[in-house]
Amino acid sequence: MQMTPPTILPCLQARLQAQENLYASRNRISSSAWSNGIFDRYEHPVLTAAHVPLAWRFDFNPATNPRGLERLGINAVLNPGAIELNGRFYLIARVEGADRKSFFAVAESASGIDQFRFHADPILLDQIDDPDVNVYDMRLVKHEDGWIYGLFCTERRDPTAPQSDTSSAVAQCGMVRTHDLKNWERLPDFKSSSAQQRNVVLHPEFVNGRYAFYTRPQDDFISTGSGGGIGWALSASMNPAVIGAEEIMDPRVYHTVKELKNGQGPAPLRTSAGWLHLAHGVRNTAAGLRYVVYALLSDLREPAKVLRRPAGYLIAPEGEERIGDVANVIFCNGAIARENGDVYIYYASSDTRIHVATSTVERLLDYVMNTPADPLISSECVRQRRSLIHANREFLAAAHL
Ligand code: M1P
Repeated sequence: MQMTPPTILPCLQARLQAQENLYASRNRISSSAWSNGIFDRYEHPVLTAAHVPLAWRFDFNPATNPRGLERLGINAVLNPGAIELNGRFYLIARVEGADRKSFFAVAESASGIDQFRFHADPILLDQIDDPDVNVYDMRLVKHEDGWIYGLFCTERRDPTAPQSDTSSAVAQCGMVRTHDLKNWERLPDFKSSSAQQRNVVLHPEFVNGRYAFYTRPQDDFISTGSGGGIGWALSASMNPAVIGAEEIMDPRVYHTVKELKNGQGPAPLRTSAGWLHLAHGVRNTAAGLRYVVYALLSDLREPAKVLRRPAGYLIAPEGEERIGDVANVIFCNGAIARENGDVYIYYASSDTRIHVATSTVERLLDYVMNTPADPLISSECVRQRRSLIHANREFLAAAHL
């Protein structure tokens, strides 16, 4: 007797088709009439919860799922590390399940601005002696030692918290390495003397023969932001990575976009004028914390020496970017500079979905070199703006405009 092959429910077939349409859709630069000229935003996010393969969420078998219901929901896709390999764009996204746990998954695209598709399986990280409860925000770095490293935040419940406290966590930096984004070797967690460590990023080159790290030392519970600033420290090895004293290279500053917290974004991009850094700054508002992305330029030989600090933010939430799980957040931990000078900045909005902004090394260098620094006091800000206005007035008069 011939067996009838199993079939997929029509409701799931329709979902699969809708997802294929999403994967095939193209993205375009948003109308630039109101843009600042420094970078371009795009009409659509590049990666969202809707891009997560249905096989990760639904049981396709009608015998065990006759109603075609979702079994393992996905809440959000955010904060990706980014890398270009052999001309293709890869994002290692933080995928957050409906159960609140995050994990990592690779998505790939030919264009970098659309048609990202997840690889078949999410990454199953090896565990170390003290298993992580949650992992997120991987920074991918192609290091000059030949490995691709992934540094991420590894979080566990605070063992010193009383039983009644079910939210205090200890955040530290976990590390993996790979050559192909498929086989991952877990390394021991990064060791520093700070009670909390987040936003740790590996510098792509050796400095004085040692591995160099951007850190964010904190001395208490993760959300209050005490301590902090972007730190800098060296380690003789990656296995294990153990740092000594952390020098603060970019401190928090009163009444700026980074007055409460800040953290290095992706690994800095090497340019002819210095290392181009993207970082996030956090300030408090009556509506909660506001996260923006700002930029810095540091010395090529001494990457912890900041040469330029353009005032304010480079990217702040706009329009629907303001809405999501954690409102008013722009967070960036992935950027790609191509050989032709194009730059792809991947950022998440409101901890919910991933966007791309494109620019060039030339435009970003112009921005960091020629945007004045924050004079830190309103009257000086007015003076700064008036000198621009007056220079423009003179220019327009000379041009008879
Ligand atoms: O919710 C905003 C961000 O909060 C944390 O970042 P930070 O430690 O710098 O404050 C992280 O949880 C990050 O993933 C999140 O986007």
